[in-house]
Amino acid sequence: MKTSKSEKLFNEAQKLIPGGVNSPVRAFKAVGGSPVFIQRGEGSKFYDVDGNEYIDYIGSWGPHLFGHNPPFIKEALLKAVEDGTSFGAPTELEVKMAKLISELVPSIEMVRMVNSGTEATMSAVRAARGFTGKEKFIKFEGCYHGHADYFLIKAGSGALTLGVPTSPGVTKGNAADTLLADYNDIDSVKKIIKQNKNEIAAVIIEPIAGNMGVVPAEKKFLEDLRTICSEEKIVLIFDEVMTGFRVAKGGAQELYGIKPDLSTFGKIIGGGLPVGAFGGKKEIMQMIAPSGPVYQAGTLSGNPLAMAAGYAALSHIKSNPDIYKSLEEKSSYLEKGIREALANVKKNYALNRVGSMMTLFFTEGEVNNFKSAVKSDTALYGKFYGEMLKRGIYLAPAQFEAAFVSTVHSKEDLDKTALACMEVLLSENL
Ligand code: KE4
Repeated sequence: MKTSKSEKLFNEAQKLIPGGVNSPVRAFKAVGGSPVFIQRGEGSKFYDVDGNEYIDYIGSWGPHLFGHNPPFIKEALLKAVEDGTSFGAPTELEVKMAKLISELVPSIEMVRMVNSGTEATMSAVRAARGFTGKEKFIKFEGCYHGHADYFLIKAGSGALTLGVPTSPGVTKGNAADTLLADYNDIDSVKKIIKQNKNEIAAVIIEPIAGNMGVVPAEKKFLEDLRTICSEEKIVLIFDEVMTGFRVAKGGAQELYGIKPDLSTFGKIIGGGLPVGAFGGKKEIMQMIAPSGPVYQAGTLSGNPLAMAAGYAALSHIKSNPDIYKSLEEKSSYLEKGIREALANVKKNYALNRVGSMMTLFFTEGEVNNFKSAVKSDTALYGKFYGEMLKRGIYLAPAQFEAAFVSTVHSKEDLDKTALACMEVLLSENL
């Protein structure tokens, strides 16, 4: 596979951009080799600057529910750009977007648009602190909520991949109010609440973790979490930046039938453009400036182009609710193919899937929390990754991430992927 143009670009990039990338996990540090630079995407595929074609399972880390460059998003963008790129003043589309989000996700009574998942989660915790007057909050080991200082404590995703789950630069003061619990372990939550009685403003959780690899919360665990937060007057925040509109029209909260107090969104709601959002109970959201004293702002929040792409994406979901049935069929078909490959090589690696997000963990036995996820052989994953890439399959370049199936992955794509998986798992260098 010729990658000389990518290698040349990467050498140049590393002189100008930290690690040569604008987000760490893209740098292939976890899987070895140098990243391929992508030229363009179309449907389930994208193409690097050397002309290599890949079946893409990253989908820009989640946004591309409909694959690359879906016509209805492209059309909406081209139309919007005729009117201008940004006004810094309210627009009708922002009202329509807020209405549509609250229609698709019933727990959202009010919502504020921001520019990334990180902005959404940091603002949601601030709203909870402002609403309760309390300062501490609970996160779970292995969950990733973006790169606000107080989240970078035992965080997942790139922080975990690069072996720095607790980042330098995060001050003791900033970390002091972050309390760490164990995912799927309600007793660890109860213990922390007991030790910090009446001091906890919020619990934030990925209801289906994607950032330690895919690890779904057990239903009873989430139900107990909901009950405890209600009893203790703690704001329950579902971080649905990845799961929102991914696993169901109404996100993970629809699948589990649990109503959080606040939810955060990102990725799919931007249709590939930079968008995040946080919202939920009116009494909490009205704390947000200018209706309340909790300050939160953004030059490009609700940007017309981002809203056009996001609104087109969510409108497509609203008018095509059966996409989740098709995503389930495609994803379970792929899962079946991978499980057959594993059976053929007599490997009992853990394969976790919820809807169209999944992770193959290079560890035997169940992966249901952070401790079991980190048992994975990341070096082996790196080898697997490189061999799959050579076969034109682009997976997440890190073990502790999710792979995504889109509505436009074809049976041929899925068969090719399962076959490649079989070949690689069978090959001697794995
Ligand atoms: P952003 O600030 O990257 O838009 O969103 C942060 C975030 C918050 N919450 C969850 C559950 C998330 O998954 C994310 C971001 N996800 C990572 C992928 N694991 C983004 C990819 C990257 O960091 O390059």
